[in-house]
Amino acid sequence: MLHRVRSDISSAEITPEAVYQERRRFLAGGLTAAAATAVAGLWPFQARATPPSRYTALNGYRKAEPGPESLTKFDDAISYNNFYEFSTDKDAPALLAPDKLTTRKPWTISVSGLCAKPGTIDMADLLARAPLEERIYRLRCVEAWSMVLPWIGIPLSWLLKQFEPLGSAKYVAFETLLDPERMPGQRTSLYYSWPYQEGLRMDEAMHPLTLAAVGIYGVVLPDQNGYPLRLVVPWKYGFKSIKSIAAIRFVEQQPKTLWNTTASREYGFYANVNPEVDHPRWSQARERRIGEFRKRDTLMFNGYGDQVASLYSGMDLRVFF
Ligand SMILES: Nc1nc2c(c(=O)[nH]1)N[C@H]1C(S)=C(S)[C@@H](COP(=O)(O)O)O[C@H]1N2
Ligand SMILES: [Mo]
Repeated sequence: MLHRVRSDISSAEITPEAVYQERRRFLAGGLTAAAATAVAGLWPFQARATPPSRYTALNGYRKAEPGPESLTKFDDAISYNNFYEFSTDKDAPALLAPDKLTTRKPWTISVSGLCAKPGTIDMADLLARAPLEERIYRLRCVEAWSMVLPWIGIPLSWLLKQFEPLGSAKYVAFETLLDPERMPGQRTSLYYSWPYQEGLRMDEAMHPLTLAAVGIYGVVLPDQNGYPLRLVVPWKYGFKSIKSIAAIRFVEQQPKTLWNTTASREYGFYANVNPEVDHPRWSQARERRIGEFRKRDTLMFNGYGDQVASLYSGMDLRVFF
């Protein structure tokens, strides 16, 4: 999202390549966008809506009620990704990541810092005893595209409470695995200070909407979507939802984050979705829902304001992008 310095974000960058090329062909052929939409249902390249059987099913989780917005197709969710540890191209993580992370066993996550019971999370143990539930959330990338995804996970608060954070812990810091052998982007994209780091204020981390996700569409998270554990913070831009977590730390000061360190003018710590505060290089007023043609309005707090706006009362919404 930042590695190329230029004045605008092209629509090629926020649309799956196949859809973009297909649409260009239609438009070049003289068809209007409306006509293209009308025949969209007849396209031979329909993306798959549900996972094929090679993905590992998760069992025993509480299912979500279907919501009013249709889910993004499974194929789109696993083939149009931001995972810079593999590549800065959207379609590359799906080609480069499979088996790179899921083969790493055991996967333990260290939990340290200001807590009474520092320790580790063993993923196998967590999956055996965590009360898993499905949550359907909008995911709004800072690059102005969005998806609607059915995650499976546990409230992050449930996970963090096991380690008994102290009152002095004001923030939680998260780190992705650092392993350049498995993740080629950590060898080649030297512009970024690996590992990927993110953070939340304690009350944001403990908010009931904040999810520690282990699955998507009923299956274990594919490598490219952040196996084995990632955050999902639906009212914030997607880059806050850090993938493939290896370490968690309770801290007193606002932690460093990869994007804020890389470009503090463009990516803030809070990064709450806000259609009224533009990115310095593009508007945040509208977004393209992957799988749709027409752009739609971006919603304040990505539509979760009823539940989260009170976290920020008294703060100036314009300055804490
Ligand atoms: N470790 C890590 N986490 C990450 C990223 C990344 O590059 N590395 N990209 C972020 C961004 S910008 C977005 S939009 C989402 C994309 O999640 P998805 O590929 O599962 O849709 O992951 C976020 N988490
Ligand atoms: Mo993003």
